[in-house]
Amino acid sequence: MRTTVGIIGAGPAGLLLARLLHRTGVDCVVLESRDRAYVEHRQRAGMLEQGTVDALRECGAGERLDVEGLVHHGIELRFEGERHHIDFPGLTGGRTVTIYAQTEIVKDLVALQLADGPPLLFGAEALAVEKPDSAAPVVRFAHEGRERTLNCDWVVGCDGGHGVARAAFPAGAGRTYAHDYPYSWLGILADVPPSCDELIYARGATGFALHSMRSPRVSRLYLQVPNGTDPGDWPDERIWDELAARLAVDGDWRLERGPITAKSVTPMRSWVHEPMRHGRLLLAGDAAHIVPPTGAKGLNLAVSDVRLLGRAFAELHRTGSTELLDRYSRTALERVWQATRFSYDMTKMLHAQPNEDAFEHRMQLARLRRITASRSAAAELAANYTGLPLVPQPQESAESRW
Ligand code: FAS
Ligand code: PHB
Repeated sequence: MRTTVGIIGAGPAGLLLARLLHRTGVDCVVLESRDRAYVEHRQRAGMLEQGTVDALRECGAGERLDVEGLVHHGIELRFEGERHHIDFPGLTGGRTVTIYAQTEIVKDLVALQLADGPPLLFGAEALAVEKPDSAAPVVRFAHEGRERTLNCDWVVGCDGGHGVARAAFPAGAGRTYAHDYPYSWLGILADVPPSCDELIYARGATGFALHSMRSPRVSRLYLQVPNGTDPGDWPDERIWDELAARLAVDGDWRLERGPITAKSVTPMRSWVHEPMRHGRLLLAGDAAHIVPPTGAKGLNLAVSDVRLLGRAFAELHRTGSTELLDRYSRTALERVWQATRFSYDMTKMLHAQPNEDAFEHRMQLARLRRITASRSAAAELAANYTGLPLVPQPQESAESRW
C-alpha cells in the first residue's frame, strides 16, 4: 500500500486528522488495531471546548452534535457545604462548552470515513514505523493474518498512550516528563437523569467527586479512589453513598440514584513527550501527552494537535511549503504545557491527599475560596476550562499571549 500520510490509530485524533486531510485533498490511510465496536464503545471523555465543536462542524461531523450536544454556560464548584457557579460567558466574553461523549464523536467520524473515505482499516495493528528520518517512512502492520507495509511520505502516530509510533524515535531523540498522582478515578454511567444542569466539581471532606452527564436521561459521575482500586469492591449503593456525601451542600439538593450500567477505574497521570516530531514521523493526541481528566483537556488537546496538523498538511499540499509542519511540535507543545499545567492545578486543588495533610487541605480550600471570591481568579479558570487559543496571540495584540 502507498499513501501520502499514514495515520496510526482511529481514536479522535486519528479520525479527525483523516477527515481534515481528506477534505483538503491530502491522501491518507488510517490503521486501527482494534475492531469498530471497540473504538466506538470505549467510555472516555465528554466535555468539548468550543474549538473542538467548531472543528467537528467544519469537517462535516457536527450534525448529531448540534442536536444531541448539551451546551453548558459554566460549572459549579462545591466545598465546605457551599456551592459556587462559575459563569463562563460572563467571564470569557461569551465562550461556552458542550457535553457530547467521545464515543459519539468516534461513531460520527467512523461513519463519515466508511461512507466517504479515506481508507480505514480495522484489525490493522501497526508493528513498527521504519525509516522515520527518510523521505519515505514505512509502517509495517499486521492485517488479516499477514504482515503488510504502508509506504508513506509522512506518518502521524495517533496511537494513544501505549502505541508504537513513539518507539520509532531513536534513543536520545526525545524526552518524556511524567508525574503520577496518588489516586485514581472510579467512573460510572447510570440510567438516571442528572441531578444538575451543569457539571459539579466537589472537594468533599473525604475526597473529589464530579457529577457530569451524557444526556437528559444518563448521568456520568466520578469518584476519587485509591490507586489499585478494584471496581468490584464498590457495589452500587456504596458508590451512591460516597458520591452523595462528597457532593452534599447546605440547603435542599439531592443526588438522584439509578442503575449503574458501567464502572471503570482510571489512574491519574501527567505525561508529555518532547518533541512531537522526528523526521517524517509526527505525534498527536495521547501518543504525545496524557493529562488527568480533571480539567477535561485530554480529548480537546488531541483535537487541537490535529487542527494544527490539518493546516500544516494543507499548506504543504497547496504550496509545497513545510513551514507549518516544521513549526508543529513547538506550537503544539506551547498549548500542551498550558493544558498540562491547568489539569495539574485542578487535580491538586480538588483531590484529598492520602494521609490527609491538614495544611494541604487548607491550601486547597484557600485556592477554592480565592476563585469563588475573585472575578480575575474565576476568569483565569474559565479561560483555561473553555479552551485557550489554538496558537498564542502576538504579545502586543492581547492582554496576554493566551
Ligand atoms: P486514543 O487512545 O483515544 O486512540 C488511540 C487509538 O489507537 C486507539 O483506538 C487504539 O486502539 C489505537 N492503537 C493503539 N496502538 C495501535 C497500533 N499499534 N496500531 C494501530 N492502532 C493502534 N479525556 C477527557 O477530556 N475527559 C475524560 O473524562 C477522559 N476520560 C478518560 C478515561 C480513560 C480510561 C482514558 C484512557 C482516557 C480518558 N480521557 C479523558 C482522555 C481520552 O479522552 C484521550 O484524551 C483521547 O482518547 C485521546 O484521543 P487519541 O489521541 O485519539 O487516543
Ligand atoms: C465527562 O463527562 O466524562 C467529564 C467531564 C469533565 C471532566 C472529566 C470528564 O473534567
